[in-house]
Parts: sequence; structure tokens; C-alpha cells
Amino acid sequence: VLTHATIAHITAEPVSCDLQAKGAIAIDMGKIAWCGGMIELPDAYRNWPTENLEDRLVTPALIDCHSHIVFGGNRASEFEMRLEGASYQEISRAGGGIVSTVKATRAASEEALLADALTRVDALIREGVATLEIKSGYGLDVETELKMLRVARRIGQVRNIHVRTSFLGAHTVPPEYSGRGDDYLDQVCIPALRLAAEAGLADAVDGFCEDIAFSPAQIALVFDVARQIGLPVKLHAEQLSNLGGAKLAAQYGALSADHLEYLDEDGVQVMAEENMIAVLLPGAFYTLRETQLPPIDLFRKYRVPMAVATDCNPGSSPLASLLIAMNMACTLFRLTPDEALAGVTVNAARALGIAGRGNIAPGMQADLAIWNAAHPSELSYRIGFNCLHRRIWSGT
Ligand code: DI6
Ligand code: FE
Repeated sequence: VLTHATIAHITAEPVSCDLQAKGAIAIDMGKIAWCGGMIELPDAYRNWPTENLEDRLVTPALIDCHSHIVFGGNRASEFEMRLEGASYQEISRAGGGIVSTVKATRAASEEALLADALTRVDALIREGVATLEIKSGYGLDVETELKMLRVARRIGQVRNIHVRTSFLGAHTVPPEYSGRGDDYLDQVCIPALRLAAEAGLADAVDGFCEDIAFSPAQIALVFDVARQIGLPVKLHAEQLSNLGGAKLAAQYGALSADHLEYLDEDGVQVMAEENMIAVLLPGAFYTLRETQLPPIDLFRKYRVPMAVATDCNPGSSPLASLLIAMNMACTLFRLTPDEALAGVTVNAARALGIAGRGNIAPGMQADLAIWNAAHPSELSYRIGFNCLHRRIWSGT
């Protein structure tokens, strides 16, 4: 039984965060058995072992619902090129970008990919993250796509973290299929997806809908297969331009559309009708020095729940801090600190289609973050200060 807790109860739509002072949380068999005010603690729990939290803030453990955290090499040289004026799209069209990480990821052993990814995963865990989504998409051949997904699963075995995988074979067209995107989808991406699903390596299917990647019609070919095999979909949509990706995703009952800087009001309405989550990725917005803001006021107006994630990847968001993503979501996108917290808890769980996590209530998984803080706004306000006191994962 955790006692003397300041418990953050987060409600979605509209977002609010109610603080309960002098709270208690009883944990049994990895689940929250009871929570409420200390004085109401049922007798049954009175002689259980206790931990006095000395009024610290307790939130659900954090959920990073969009990452590309498994990859080979790095792209510091492209960072320098962009500082000299090259754009992300120009670098991509010149054969750099995602393709340069594909080369490094194909060349790396499974062990090396795992060790490298763990350095970043450990940084997230130190900030109270207990659930992490990980995408493939730097293999773009059957073997390497599966290798990435196996590494993602192994992360969940060697660390105390829940991993959800997304198959992202439709990330970009690899050089050996240059100019033949349809052939790539037909001969590599879709067969890889079927194999990944058979092996239980994919929990969802994602794609990159952009003129440097795939058109909505091409993404639809991949989503048709996802539907056949019964996997939920999500989409990188409207990040650099508006191709109508979010609408396409809505037609497939997508869990989320992600990025969304160029989404219009029509697209927001369609997302609302399909109960999709808008996943905001301010690390990519910041890194690419984007100036087009995602339509935050429209998300609020149409009650599209907003999640916030790192997008941790070597190109557009080399960010391994969900707390900094929250800070950026507030400072750059003008989310309220309560919205940012909902974005990495309850709404992030919805973006992954998982129940039982992302809030503090009886029956929920006992994944908690205990902070050296009194108020949730402190989590978003500081930059580069980690005020985590202790993380509880599955009850311990
Ligand atoms: N959008 C992104 O921001 C990442 N993937 C995507 O589809 C970037 C991937 C990269 O540049 O390596
Ligand atoms: Fe991404």
C-alpha cells in the first residue's frame, strides 16, 4: 500500500487532472486493487506493508506510443547538412534520409541493434516510461524487417517494459526498387507483413503517407492486408504535406494518425467521427524546424484526443526523452500541461488500442510513476530535469 500519495486522476475529453492529496493505492498481484483517500482505506489493507510517499505526485507510468527506437547508425551528418540549409526532403531525394539508416540497419547484427536500442530505452525507463511502441521500417527487406521486430520483442524480455510493435514496411521505397514502389509493396512489404503477423511479431500496421514515401492508394494496398489478417492500423499522415492520409486511415478504422501538421478541418472531423487519436510528435517538428503547427484548436473543438510521443528516430527526431516531448508539446504546440500528461498516459494507451493502462483506478495495471514534484505541470515545465523518484512496473 502506497500512502501519503498525491494521486493524479486524469480524465479525457475534455482533459482534466484532479489531484487527490493524502491518497493511498493498494497494489495486489501487479494490479491496482484499491485507490482513494488514506482515511477511507478499507480495513482489509490496513496491515499490508506500506511505503510512505511523503506527498509525492503519483501518475500512471508513462506510455511512449510512437517510436522508431531500433535502428543502426546515426544521421549526425544530415543534421549538419540541414544546418547548412538542406531540407529533409532534399536529403531524402538525394539518397540520404531513411535509406541511409536502412543501409546501417541491414548491416548491423541483431545483438548490436539490441545493445544500441537499449541505451535509448533505458533513458525512457529512467523517466518513468513503462509501455513503449516500437516500429520496424528500417529494413525494407523481408529479413531485416523481421530482425527489427525480433529486437523490439527482445527489448520487452530483457527490460521491465511493455513493448507494442508496429510493422512499418511501407516507410519508404528502398534503393533496389527505386521508381517501383508498387513492386516493392507487392514483392517485399506485403509478404514481410504476412510473415511478421504469422510469427506474432506485429501488433499493428503503420505506413508513411507522403510524396517521398507512399501515396494513399499504395497505403490502402497494405491496409487491405492488415484488415485481412486482423491487425489494427495507424498512419504517419500530413507530416510534410496534405495528401489526405488521415482520411484514408479513418476508412480503415485506424487507431491513430500521427504528426498531422498539414491536416485540415475536414480531416479533423473525419478523425473525430472514427474516434481516432491524434498523435503529436513535437520532436520532429522541432528538429525539422517546421513552422506549420498541427491544428490543436480544431482537435479540441471536435474532441479528437491528443497523444504525445517521442518519435525517437535517427533522422527527424533524435529524442529519447518523453518529458522533453511533453515540454515541446506545451511550448511549441500550446498544449496545457494537463493535456500533455493525458497525452503520455490515457490517450497514448488509446492510440495503442490497449486497455488496462494509462490511468490510476482499481483493476488497472500497477504501472506508476512517483515524482519528486507536487503538481503535474512540473513534469512539462522543466527541460532536461528528470524528477522521477521511482517507477513501479507491474506492481514492483
Ligand atoms: N516520419 C518521421 O518523422 C520518421 N518516419 C516517418 O515516417 C522519420 C524517419 C527517418 O527520418 O529516419
Ligand atoms: Fe514516426
